[in-house]
Amino acid sequence: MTQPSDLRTYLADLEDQLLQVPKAVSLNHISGLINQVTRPVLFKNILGFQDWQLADMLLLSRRTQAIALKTEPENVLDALGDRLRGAPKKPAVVATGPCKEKIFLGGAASLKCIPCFQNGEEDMGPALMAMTISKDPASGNQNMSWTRMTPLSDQTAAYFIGSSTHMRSILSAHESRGEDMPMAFVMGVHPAYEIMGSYSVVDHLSRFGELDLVSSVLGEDIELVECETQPLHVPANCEVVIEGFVHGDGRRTDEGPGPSQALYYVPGVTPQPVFQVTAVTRRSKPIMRQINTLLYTDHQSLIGLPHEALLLEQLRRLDIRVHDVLYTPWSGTLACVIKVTPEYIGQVRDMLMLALAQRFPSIKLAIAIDDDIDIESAEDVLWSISTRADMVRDVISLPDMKGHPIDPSSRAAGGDPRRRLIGKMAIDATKPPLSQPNDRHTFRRTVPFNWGKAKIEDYL
Ligand SMILES: [Mn+2]
Repeated sequence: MTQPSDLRTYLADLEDQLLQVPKAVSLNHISGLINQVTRPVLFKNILGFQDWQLADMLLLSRRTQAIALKTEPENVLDALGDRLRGAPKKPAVVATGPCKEKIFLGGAASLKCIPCFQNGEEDMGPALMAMTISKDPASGNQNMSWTRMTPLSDQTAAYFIGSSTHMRSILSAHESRGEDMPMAFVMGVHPAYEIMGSYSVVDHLSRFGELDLVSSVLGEDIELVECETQPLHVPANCEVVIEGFVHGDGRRTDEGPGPSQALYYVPGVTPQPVFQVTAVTRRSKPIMRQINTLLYTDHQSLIGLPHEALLLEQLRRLDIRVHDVLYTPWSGTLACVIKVTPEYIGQVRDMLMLALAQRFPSIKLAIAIDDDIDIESAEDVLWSISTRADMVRDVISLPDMKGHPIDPSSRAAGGDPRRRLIGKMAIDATKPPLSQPNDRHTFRRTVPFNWGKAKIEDYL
């Protein structure tokens, strides 16, 4: 049997894409260092934590996303869309796994023994980014979603439940009965798990949990193990598990400010549930996967990735020649760029309306670009807007639509503080469609003479 895919097989698959940092690094410098790299990074020597390594920036670009999905960069969304349409499958439960190499119970299960660093200048303190697993009492399915945990003491933490619809509904089901909610924080898995941890789709939980689609995304069966102290199952070959429960008595603690993907301290300090640690299990020499939540890290890329595949599939159903969809990191995921070959007038506008109406990520700007534009290049996209859009005819403004709580320019909609209002905009920056070949030809882009035939590397 071949080795099961995990974080370590992925880091090996990255080959020279992985930046390895051998020198000892202080936790106080990790955030600033991560924000200076633009590819996967592995800190091999963490001061004060000799058994630990720390990895980040794993899924920043289509190139590394393609390595994770074992496909080509131009095929990432089609491959992911196909796999997300696959049949959910309950993972096998096995007796033990690498995540049980070290087991810490009682007072030995301390958050102080985990390398935890501060992300932003004004954060309330060091925090962890991890995937939470909890069980939906109604269906018995486990939900899995990313969040932030901020340690308050050796064994308590503020749990930022904010963005997860399912975790909020599971917690409220427990709280309505006055019962504690069992929960496990998981760190260090193959990216297929992380993509499912970002799967923010509202109607799956009654039928299946995110872990039940990992084998489809990964292309191989996966295994879970039982937690030591909670009635939950976690990936057998993950690196670190923090087990515990959220108090079911409705207690809250001030959490934040913590940075969002939009790069603001919005919504700021909010009341969040309190998590109580009951066990820590891990590999003997763990690799801690973290997601720095500042600037343009893979925090933004991961939020968008599964939803790019789902939107692409919906756009294809409109019978449009769509090539790629990107919730752009440089917009804090509040904008979406769609690469398309337009066939006739009007087609692009319908497409942009569909993009603006997606529930998640809740965008306010949708931009259509043509098939000769690099979707991952902010300058290419701005060139396209500036030279191909008539700023009156090709721009649609729509007042008072559903906004995002992380957007400081949105305003309260009343009632639930997470409900926000914002004006939205769609920009058609494509060339004239194929049905107008002469006009379209005018918009051809000038390229250097003999472009691509000579490589500068050959002259160095
Ligand atoms: Mn869910």
